[in-house]
Amino acid sequence: MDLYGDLISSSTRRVLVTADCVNAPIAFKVVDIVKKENRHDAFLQLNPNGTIPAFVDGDIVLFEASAIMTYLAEKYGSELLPKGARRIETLKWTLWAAEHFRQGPNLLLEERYLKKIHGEPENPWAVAHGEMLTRKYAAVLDEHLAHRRFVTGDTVTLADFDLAAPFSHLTRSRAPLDEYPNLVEWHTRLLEQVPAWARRGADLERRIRELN
Ligand SMILES: N[C@@H](CCC(=O)N[C@@H](CS)C(=O)NCC(=O)O)C(=O)O
Repeated sequence: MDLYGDLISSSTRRVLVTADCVNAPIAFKVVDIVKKENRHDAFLQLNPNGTIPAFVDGDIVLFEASAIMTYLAEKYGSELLPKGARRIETLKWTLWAAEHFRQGPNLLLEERYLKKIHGEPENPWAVAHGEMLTRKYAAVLDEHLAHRRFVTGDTVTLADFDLAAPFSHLTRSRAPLDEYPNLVEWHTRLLEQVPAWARRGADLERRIRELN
């Protein structure tokens, strides 16, 4: 099984953590997005979108981190993708993370960090919009987590990784997630309960430092 990604990417982090948790024997193939290797023809054959991560297991070729995570959890029969009603809850929050929750923080990362690297100015409208989106959806998740240890109950599922992804670049996006105490407590719990989440977060920070 080959995973193509870059340790700087929170989407790669989600998949690596899943692979660690299910003990999948992954061969990690670096696609350096800072050097734009994700735009090389060989990579575009795997993912025509040119985004990381991508994944190959025999005849199966996947893009979209959540799809790869689902594949790994299914293949190894992991409780990260529970059976029954919690499976649908997991799917619900995973889709919500992509459609809504990550949009604001991603926009802020683009404006406040990625544009700076490329020497482009921030767009004040986009920053305001990113903050508005972040707060709108963080308030929903904060309320949901008021009486829950993890997003779908007492144990961690793939949805927790999908929702925690924006914490990977919080110091760079400055997305206002720290205004939501239940969110902050939940993320601290995730770091404590899933050592791989903390370890892959440290890998990401090391990769950032090596760029500077
Ligand atoms: N929804 C996609 C997002 C993938 C994505 O945006 N990856 C970023 C890194 S986290 C990327 O490839 N950026 C480089 C680019 O778009 O050129 C997934 O979950 O896989």
